[in-house]
Amino acid sequence: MLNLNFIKVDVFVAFTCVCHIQIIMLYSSLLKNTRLVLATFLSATAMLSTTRSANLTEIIFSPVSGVINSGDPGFGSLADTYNQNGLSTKFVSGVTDFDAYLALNPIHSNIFAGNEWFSNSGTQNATVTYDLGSVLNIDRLALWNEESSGIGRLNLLSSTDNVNFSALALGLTPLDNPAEEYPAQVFSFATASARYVRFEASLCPQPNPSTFPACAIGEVAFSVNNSATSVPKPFTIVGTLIGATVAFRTRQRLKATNKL
Ligand SMILES: [Ca+2]
Ligand SMILES: [Ca+2]
Ligand SMILES: [Ca+2]
Repeated sequence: MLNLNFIKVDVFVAFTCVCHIQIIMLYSSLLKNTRLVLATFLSATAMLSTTRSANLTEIIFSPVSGVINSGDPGFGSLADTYNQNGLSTKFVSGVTDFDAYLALNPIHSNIFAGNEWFSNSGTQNATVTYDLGSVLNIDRLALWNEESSGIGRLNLLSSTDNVNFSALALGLTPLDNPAEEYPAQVFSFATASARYVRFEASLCPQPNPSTFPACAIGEVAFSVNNSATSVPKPFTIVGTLIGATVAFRTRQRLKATNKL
């Protein structure tokens, strides 16, 4: 009589063996490439480290001065639009992280005196030019759009010499903040090397509440992206070189032994 139990055990053993062989083959295949994988991982980690450090260099900058090109002299001082007067939370220009600061949701006072600038009464347009103090790689604007009159439409132009200006962003439409303290609005544009940024404001005042016929600004600040000119730190350079060298040598060795 056929011993079914014996056959069952045999089938089980055979199945287990096949599995083990497959596992061993897979393990062996992995082992061959372990050094290559490790080397690639080292290199990739080094590159990732470089990318991360680049992403951490978005710093907030205030203009150091500004002039009113049209709509002048207006009311108040243009300096009050870049000296942080009226902001609920301050930052250190040239030091503070742009995104970390804005994540605090800093709001601007709606009180005009000492905090905001208005163009002449009866003006629907105004142009001002800010000076960042040196050529910087700017890629975003934080605008606290004054709540009473504000800016309806905004063109941004940039320059390195204060003579030749080119478009940064055209036809921006800042939010019409209600009659209370107001937050920043961030506008992004392609990274540009600029020292001077011109604001061409139009469609002023905004409808809500539109109690004073002029353009008005609460505060402006810029995000400076240093990654465009940054160099990897020494550690990341060494890490990349080690990873790349090990990967290359391992690949050559595996080729020589016909393992690749
Ligand atoms: Ca106001
Ligand atoms: Ca201000
Ligand atoms: Ca408003």
